Parts: sequence; structure tokens; C-alpha cells
Amino acid sequence: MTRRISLTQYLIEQQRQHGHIPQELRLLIEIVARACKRIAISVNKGALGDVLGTAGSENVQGEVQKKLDIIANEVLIEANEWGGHLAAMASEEMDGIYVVPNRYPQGEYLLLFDPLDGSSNIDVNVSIGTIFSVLRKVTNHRGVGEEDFLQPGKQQVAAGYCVYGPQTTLVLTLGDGVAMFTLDREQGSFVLTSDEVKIPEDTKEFAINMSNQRHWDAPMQRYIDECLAGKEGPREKDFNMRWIASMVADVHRILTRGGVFMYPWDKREPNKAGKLRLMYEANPMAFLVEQAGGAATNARQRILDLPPSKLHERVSVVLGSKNEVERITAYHLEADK
Ligand code: P6P
Repeated sequence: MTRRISLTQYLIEQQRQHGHIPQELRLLIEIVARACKRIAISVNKGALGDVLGTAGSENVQGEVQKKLDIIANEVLIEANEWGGHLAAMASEEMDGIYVVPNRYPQGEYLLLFDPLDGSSNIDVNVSIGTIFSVLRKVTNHRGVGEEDFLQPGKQQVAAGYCVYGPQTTLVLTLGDGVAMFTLDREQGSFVLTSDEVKIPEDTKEFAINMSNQRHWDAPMQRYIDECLAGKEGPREKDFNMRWIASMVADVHRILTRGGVFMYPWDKREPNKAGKLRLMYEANPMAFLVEQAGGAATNARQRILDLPPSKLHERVSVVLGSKNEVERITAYHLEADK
């Protein structure tokens, strides 16, 4: 039975036991968690809070911004800019980086986030979430630029997400396993509800947007065809399918009971590696999944090893139960020979 301790107590105990959580990183995580609580309040208001619908603008991805995308982005910026733990922030909703204003002290961390992932689900009341990734500012020159963010995912010092669903749950890794904290609305604090998150190495559940099937490359077609063939096919077992179209919700299911999630390369956009963003979607989710005993690749290489070339770089994603990710990756490498 997991001890019901608060996020603060958990972080202080982690700091005391392992000594690998500097005070500034603990402060950063607590501030991000507080920002997620504020975002949850806006999300939960729905139609009562004039937060639904589109904002009448587009983000750097060319996607129509929802009102809640912008609200969530502003909450995260305002919560984190004054604390002195950050040098700069980067967001799916902003073209360039946000450097902490000179009126505040600059810290040694870089925070990246997708403030509200899955926002196409907002208006239909399906789970959405905030994804975040923390890097250390490695260069010691005074200024900070976009190039400081372009570090491979294995450099992350922390990563997590908050899923706004039937429960509001914060899922976090600091490089020593994965813990889940459920928001206790009476206390107003995140309470530890799982501290030994482990993804089963095998699964019978896959997550992919099947409507794109005709656009995938051959190895991905092969893998999905084998899953659909079930007991009568080469896998000799039946599979189930889930697709929430909210990465946070699909990944949360996988961290909770296993499964494999795929958003593969698609011939409609041959020059784009994939739909999902490397720096603030794939990297944090890959860190969490690996810390929970799973695997994460771009169908060929470990996601956390990929050297980013630009802030909003896209990537193909295959993540979850280790043996399925390895099979999919093997099919792609075999086809490349
Ligand atoms: P599709 C949400 O927009 C997102 O970035 C991920 O959260 C989700 O997994 C994916 O896109 C859904 O994409 O093409 O199925 O709508």
C-alpha cells in the first residue's frame, strides 16, 4: 500500500534520501504542480467558465488554438517566471523561447511544455493534459538562446504530465522511477497514489489512429496487420485497440496497465518525421516510459538519444511495453536492410 504523502513530502524525502534533487529543482516541480492545479480549475469549469472553443488564432504548428491552450500557456509562464529557478521556457504554443525577464533572477533550468495536449478533446469533455520536460542550462554564458534547449532527451533531469480526467493526476520522474500523485480537492494538494509504476513487458493492447493505415510504411502495416489477425495470425493472440487522440491519456493508460502507442511516419507528409513534437511531447513521455521499464523509439532509434536540430522538431513515436516496441523497431530495421 503506497503511503499517502503529499508531493512536497515526497520531493523532500527524495532530496534527503538520494540527494540528487537540488533545492531549485524541487521548487520548480512544486511550482509546475501548482500551475497544473490552476489549469485543472479552468479545464473543469468547461462551458461554465467561457473557456471552451477556439481563440481565433493559430500556433507555430499551424494548429487552431483553443482558448484553454492559451490560458494554460499563460498560467505556466506566469507561475514560473519569477521563482529564480529558470533561465527560460519553451512551449508548443510559442514560436520562440521565453527568456525570464531581467527583473527576476535567472536560474539554471530550462522548462519545456505542451500546456494543453489533446486540445481537440476539450469541447467534448475527454481527458487532456499538460506535458513538461526539464533540462539544465549547460552553457555558462550569461544569455540563453534556443540552442541551449537543443539537448537530447537523455539530458532531461525531470519530466512529467498532469492528466485532467475523472481524476487530476500528476505523473513525475526525476530519473529514479515514476510516481503518480492524485489531486485531493478537499486539501487542494497532490497526494502520492503510486510510487512503483511499472509497464508490463508484454501487452495485448495497441493504440494508433487506424484511419491513417493506408499512409504508413510497410513495417508498420505489417505489425498492425499481425495484431488484427489475432489468434489466427502469426502472433497467435487477440489484440484490443484504444485511441483517445490525447497522448497524455493514452500514455497514462499504458503506464497504468501496459500497451503500445504509435504515431508513425505518414506518406502524406514525407518530409516530416511524424506528427508529434520531440522536445515537449516525445522526450518527456519517453523518459517516463523508460523509467517505468518500457521502451520508446522513433521506430528505429531510441527517442532519448535523438539529437534535436530545432525547437519544434517532429518525430515518429512508438512507446510502451518493451517487447512490442522492440518488435516494431526490429521490423523497421529489417525493412531498411
Ligand atoms: P490525431 C493531440 O493533438 C496530439 O498531439 C496527441 O495528443 C494525440 O496523440 C495526437 O495528436 C492525435 O492525433 O491525428 O489522431 O488527431
